[in-house]
Amino acid sequence: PMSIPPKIAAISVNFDLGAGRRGASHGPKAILEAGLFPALHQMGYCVDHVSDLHLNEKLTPLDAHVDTTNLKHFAEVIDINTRLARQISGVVTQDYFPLVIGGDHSIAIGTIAGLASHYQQLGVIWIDAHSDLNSPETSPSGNIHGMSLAVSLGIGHPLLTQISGISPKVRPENIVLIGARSLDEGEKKLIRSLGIKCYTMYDIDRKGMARVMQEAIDYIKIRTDGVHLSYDVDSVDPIEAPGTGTTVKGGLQFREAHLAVEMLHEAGIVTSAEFVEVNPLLDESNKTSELAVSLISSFFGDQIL
Ligand code: 4U7
Ligand code: MN
Ligand code: MN
Ligand code: MN
Repeated sequence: PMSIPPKIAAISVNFDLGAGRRGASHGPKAILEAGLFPALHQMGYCVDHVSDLHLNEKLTPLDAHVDTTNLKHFAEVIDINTRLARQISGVVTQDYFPLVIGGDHSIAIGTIAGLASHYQQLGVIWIDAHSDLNSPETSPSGNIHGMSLAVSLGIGHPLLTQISGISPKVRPENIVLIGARSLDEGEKKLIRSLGIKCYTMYDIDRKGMARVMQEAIDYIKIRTDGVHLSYDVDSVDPIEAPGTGTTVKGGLQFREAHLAVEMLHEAGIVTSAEFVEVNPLLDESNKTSELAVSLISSFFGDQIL
């Protein structure tokens, strides 16, 4: 029998204070203007745009005794992620497929926090030029978008790791990193000491994207009861994805970037997804927002033939 296509809950997160430069807060608008919803409707999906989260301009400041060392825009990051986690948990309860549109990558903190109570063994596939495994102690920048995966592992400031109550949200053995090519010293140490599965660009060059994805899928599917895809567009080579704040040369080619999501669709293991770090202020003729629409469409099963 034909499977019923899931109803998708799209959640826009217009937030950029986790990043070092402004602009990713305009990502959701640009991705929608590039035609995301018509593309998904065309494919037969029912899409509800359930929330459109913005920065709270009049936040009550944090208590003076809270240590905010090397945590830029800490109060704003806590607030947006607390609200996002609630939204995510709500839509999972209503049997939606959560699709988060960012926004900078600090919002993975809230997405994963919202998922955590629904899965005993949550898997995370993190496609990114970076690993986002810094803590305030190791971060060279203080930008929280470089700390979000560490927070989900329970590493970092308690006001971040305790969003939604449960910590850790994800275990190191349930994570796969794909596309890494810019890792800080502290991040490398953590990947090694926790034994996190990491397919760097070297591995992709060596094995090819198809084998890397198959290994990643086989690895994650045996141990998890749900899989979150966190797709940072800076994983893609800056030639194809110039519109993002932290570009790194030597990234995924256009087809490799698509093959990853095509194979995830085929595997049928992913239960939630987010696409982050599109910055329209840095984009040339909507190249990166259009790429995001193309990747999301492929992820939901759009095929060439
Ligand atoms: B992104 C960085 F130092 N590691 O922590 C840091 F290189 O969400 C970059 O992956 C983080 O885009 C990039 O500031 C965060 C830096
Ligand atoms: Mn990232
Ligand atoms: Mn990145
Ligand atoms: Mn980035």
